[in-house]
Amino acid sequence: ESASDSDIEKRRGLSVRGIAEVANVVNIKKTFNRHLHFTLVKDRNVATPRDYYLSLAHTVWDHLCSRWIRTHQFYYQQDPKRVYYLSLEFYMGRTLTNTMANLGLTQAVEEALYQLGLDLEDIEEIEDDAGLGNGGLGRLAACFLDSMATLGLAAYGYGIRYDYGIFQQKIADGWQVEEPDDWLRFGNPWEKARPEYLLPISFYGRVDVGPDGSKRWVDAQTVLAMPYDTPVPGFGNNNCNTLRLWTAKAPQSFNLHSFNSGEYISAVCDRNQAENISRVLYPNDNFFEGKELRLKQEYFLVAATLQDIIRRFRNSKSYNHCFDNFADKVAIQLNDTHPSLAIPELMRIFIDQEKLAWDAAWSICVATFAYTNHTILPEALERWPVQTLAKCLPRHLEIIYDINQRFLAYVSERYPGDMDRIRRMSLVEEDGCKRINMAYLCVVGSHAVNGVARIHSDLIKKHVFKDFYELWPERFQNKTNGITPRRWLLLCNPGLSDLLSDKIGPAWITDLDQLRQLTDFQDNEHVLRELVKVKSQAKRKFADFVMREFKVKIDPSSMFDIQVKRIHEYKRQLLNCLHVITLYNRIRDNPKCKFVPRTVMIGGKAAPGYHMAKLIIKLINSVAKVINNDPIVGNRLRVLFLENYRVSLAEKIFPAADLSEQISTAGTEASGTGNMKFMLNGALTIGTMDGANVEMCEEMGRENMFVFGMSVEEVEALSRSGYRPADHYASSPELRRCLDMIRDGVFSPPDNAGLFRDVFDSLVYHDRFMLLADYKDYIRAQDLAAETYLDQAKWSRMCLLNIAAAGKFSSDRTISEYAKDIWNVDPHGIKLPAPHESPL
Ligand code: B1H
Ligand code: IMP
Repeated sequence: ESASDSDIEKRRGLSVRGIAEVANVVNIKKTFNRHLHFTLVKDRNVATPRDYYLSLAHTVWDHLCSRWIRTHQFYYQQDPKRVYYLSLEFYMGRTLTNTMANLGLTQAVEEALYQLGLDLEDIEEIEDDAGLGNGGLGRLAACFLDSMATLGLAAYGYGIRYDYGIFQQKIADGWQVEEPDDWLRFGNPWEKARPEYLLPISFYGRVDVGPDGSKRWVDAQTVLAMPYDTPVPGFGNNNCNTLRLWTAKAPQSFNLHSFNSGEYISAVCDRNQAENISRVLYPNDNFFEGKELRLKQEYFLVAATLQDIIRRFRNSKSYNHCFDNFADKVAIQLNDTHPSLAIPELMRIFIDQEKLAWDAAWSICVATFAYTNHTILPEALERWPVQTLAKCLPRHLEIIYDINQRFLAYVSERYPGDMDRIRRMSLVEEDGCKRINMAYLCVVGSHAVNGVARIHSDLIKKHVFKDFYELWPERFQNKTNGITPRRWLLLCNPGLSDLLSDKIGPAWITDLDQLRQLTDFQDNEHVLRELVKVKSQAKRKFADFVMREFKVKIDPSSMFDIQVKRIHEYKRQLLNCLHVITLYNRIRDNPKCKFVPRTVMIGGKAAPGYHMAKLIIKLINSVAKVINNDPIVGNRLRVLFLENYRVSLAEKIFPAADLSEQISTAGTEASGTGNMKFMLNGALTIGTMDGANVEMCEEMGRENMFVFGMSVEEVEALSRSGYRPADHYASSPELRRCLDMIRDGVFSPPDNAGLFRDVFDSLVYHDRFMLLADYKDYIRAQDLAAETYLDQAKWSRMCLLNIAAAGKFSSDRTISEYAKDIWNVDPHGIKLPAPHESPL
């Protein structure tokens, strides 16, 4: 029996996946065949696997429509406070499996396809990821949409419909090569274009002052924003919210000027310029690139979204011809500073268009907006040059200056004579090229500011926003990140899902704290053996996938030691490399010694312009090549770079992992969410006291995690006292040997021995993220992990206790906290009747 057969068996057995009643199955077969005929216009002789995928997607879509319409009718009737989640990224991944599960259709579809001689799992693999995000920040937005729909909040996601999402990563000769992500090539069955709701967006131009001193933005160029709606179904509650993504369209009149002068062809060609705004996602994670096109994307999202929000507010029942109750009816959450122009844009609308007085407008704004900070790395903080703003958004720059002036007046009233504080807190940075600090703008313009894990929220109060925290302590909150248990357990790990539901019932799917009940089984050998069996099946299945996809053989009985995340120096993939090289040296020194076999897998994309990150990928592949081809090593150590890490690959990886690498320098990873996905799927963590690791450790107990490395306090102390990485290089022979091998070309191509010299220099002479200081303790923790792995009874008990402690990390918990503490809406929302059950 293959692992994949048994997953399908499992899916059949579980009632949360819906009931395959004969009537349902017959109906689905009929609809599927109808779509193959009328929508795809194919017969079964010529239909491709993609035609089957699309027929199925349309079939499932048909089950969404009534729920979607009825949810919005319901919101109109009840007129609850609306929550708007504004984000430049929504990393949604695939939609088919998720939609079937949330609608309870999985089982009926599986049976229908089986009767048609088709395999659901093969069809699911056809779908391209919607890769409109870089990593954690974009995927968090996607998990939040799932939780908001499942909790029944009247919530909307607003973003940009990029033609090209995050690039496809290819590995050629060990190097990363980027290919464009043409995800819309075969059409997107999960969206509905709304070309009838175009909205105008202005850029450039100048500010005109009226005789009464009022300001107007004039002579601007116009681009149109066209909405595409994607349904966001809740789990099992018949709710269906909306993710609205904007695409840029040139207006008919675009470049009419050159059209009139006879340049018809070039005028039409120039329409691309306007439409380029929504062409491509900027592929940076934790890095600010101050490009004009990016600024235009940010404003495009904000301006279109605010017009839509205000239109909906005006059309709502509680609108009484003024904006007095706007903030009671609208909450806007800013996903980092990327949509921060929403603050001056709402002020512009209130003041220039609606003629509100400044103070009235400002209090509505502050009450409406809330801001989430996702990073404290200085190179990631958005600081737009005043020049760029003056050119693209002249009126907004003026409004930002006005906000700053009033804010600084307030500060000097509170701290008379404290000129240094006033300089520090100014939204306008004067040193070097003049810039606007967008994070400060968000803090000033929001009633709530939150970090994404407790340690991170404490750090922003102590460092980045210290002065602001002193001024307004009540604004600062923590909202520890979470993940949706639907995608990250129910869908991706049917084997474990069924084991859990078997032991504690299926309530964990929408109430993840239920997992605590598993603690009762910590000494139950039978249950622990079942857990081991589920894990080894997942590992075999992943090994089969790796064989098929990458043509690499890995041993499913070895420890799967995995680090998957964007490649960044602060995430310290190089520390992992140093461990791998250390193990290699030990094997070579002592070929006969007993050794816990490991498969070390590392995956992640490097930003295309980030040279060191790309060199790290090349190094990992080069180390892998040497180790995997050394006959002395045999099957004791394998190293594999997992190409093109993305949401759909992550869903295959987490269930198969034994050891999760979460090894960032303390104080650098705001939260992390991959760490939670590993934990929920029964992998153990080797990690630093950073981000959400701290709270994971607290939930599971320190004895159930391999904790190592300096604390934030120790990192800070070492920085203050002067960190000298060369001392560690000099004093640790095992470490020095690894670094020398990197320097001396052991892993370099024959024609370029000095290739990794920069890696060596960066670690030994700078080491901004203090890898060398943490090396020794990391190796100790790795040795402990290996020793523990030998004791399978102990290991599996730890896995069980990890899963049992994962309840806190459901995004349902996170969203309930945002609802209660920031948005002031009821997190225990509505369950609607199904369309066939009763009218609303
Ligand atoms: C996170 C980003 C980010 N923090 C700038 N910041 C970007 C910054 O395109 N840009 O300019 C894109 C992304 N991403 C991540 O957010 C943190 O590093 C993680 O620790 C955190 O878990 C995640 C979600 O909160
Ligand atoms: P929205 O304006 O994008 O939120 O969509 C509004 C939805 O609310 C519509 O699809 C209708 O279901 C409902 N709706 C909007 N206006 C009216 C109205 O005037 N009467 C009844 N329902 C309405």
